[in-house]
Amino acid sequence: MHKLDNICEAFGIETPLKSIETLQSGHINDTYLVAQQNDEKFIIQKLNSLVFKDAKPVIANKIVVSKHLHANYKKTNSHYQSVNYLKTTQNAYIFQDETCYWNVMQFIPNAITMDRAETPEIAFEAGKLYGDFILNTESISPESITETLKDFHNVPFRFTQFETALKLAKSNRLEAAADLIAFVKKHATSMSALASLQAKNHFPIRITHNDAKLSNILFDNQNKGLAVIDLDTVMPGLVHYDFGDSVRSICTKSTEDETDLSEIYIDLKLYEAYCKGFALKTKSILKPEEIENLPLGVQTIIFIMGLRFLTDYLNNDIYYKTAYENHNLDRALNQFTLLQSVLDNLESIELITKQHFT
Ligand code: GN1
Ligand code: MG
Repeated sequence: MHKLDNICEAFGIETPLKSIETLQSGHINDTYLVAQQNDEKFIIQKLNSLVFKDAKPVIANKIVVSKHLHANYKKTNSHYQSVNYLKTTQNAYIFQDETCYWNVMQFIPNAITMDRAETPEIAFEAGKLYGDFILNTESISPESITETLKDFHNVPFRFTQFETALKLAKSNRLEAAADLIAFVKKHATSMSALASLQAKNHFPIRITHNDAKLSNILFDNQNKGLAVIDLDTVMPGLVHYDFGDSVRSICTKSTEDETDLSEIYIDLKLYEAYCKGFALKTKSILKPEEIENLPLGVQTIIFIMGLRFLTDYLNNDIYYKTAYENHNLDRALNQFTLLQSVLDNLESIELITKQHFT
């Protein structure tokens, strides 16, 4: 008997399965693509209980958002699709075994994911899709969504975690990370600006995806955006979180794992195309103070991502899955290199943003 058989039975999937594939892309959870004998496919996800300590509201958030998107797409005849979660035979969207929580999604066929945007058309499609997510979830009351990972995109909180890690880190890791630690210290205050504005209630609270990277989009076989996937981190948040995360992963031709630093820079053609798509969907709802700070959102999210990778490196890699010894250090350097490129091109970024959003 395979370890997934119990889970399949709980969700009414016929066993024995025809095939099981472990999907490697996520940094946190374990994910499998399975097929029944009749070729119907499902995505099975085991939630990482160290990260998602309380799984029930995580799943509840996902259900609220996916159902809302589904209803809206239907109402507006949109070609976009939403993730469809399966219920267990006990009528729940979640199954608990001895140690973990599991959830299952229907596989969306004839779709692909990408880990880099090769063309501005791809960036435009991605902008439209993530913009549409913000637009469509505007009618969900933030009170119906739980903040499952508190202060997820809050720089002062992430900086405190970093300071704790600094105190406990091994000397060889501190030494290897010295330049990056200096970079963080230099930029920590300026990168806290978005959090300060938020603390003064400067921005509306929206429902945000919070992991709005390119690889969380499904494209159809014409390279048109089809679906936003991975709703694990949907929470109340700022538009800047999703805008920033998308730009970090879409408006550069390198991936998060690139170690050739000369390949890591913000591509302004991709940025322009992304802005065009995102603005098309959100321009009518975004407030001037949100628009004005979109470039700050880009800097903030890239900084947070570098900071989190660096913190995990100092903590001996306890959070993200890693493939080799200095993986988190390389990822941190990658993100800070991208951030430096954004800072070097800030004037152009601000101009492009203004042109598309106002
Ligand atoms: C994690 O596991 P994955 O790839 O969906 C992380 C995100 C990071 C991302 C970096 C819950 O997402 O915040 O942006 O890695 N998710 C969590 O690629 O920490
Ligand atoms: Mg995720």
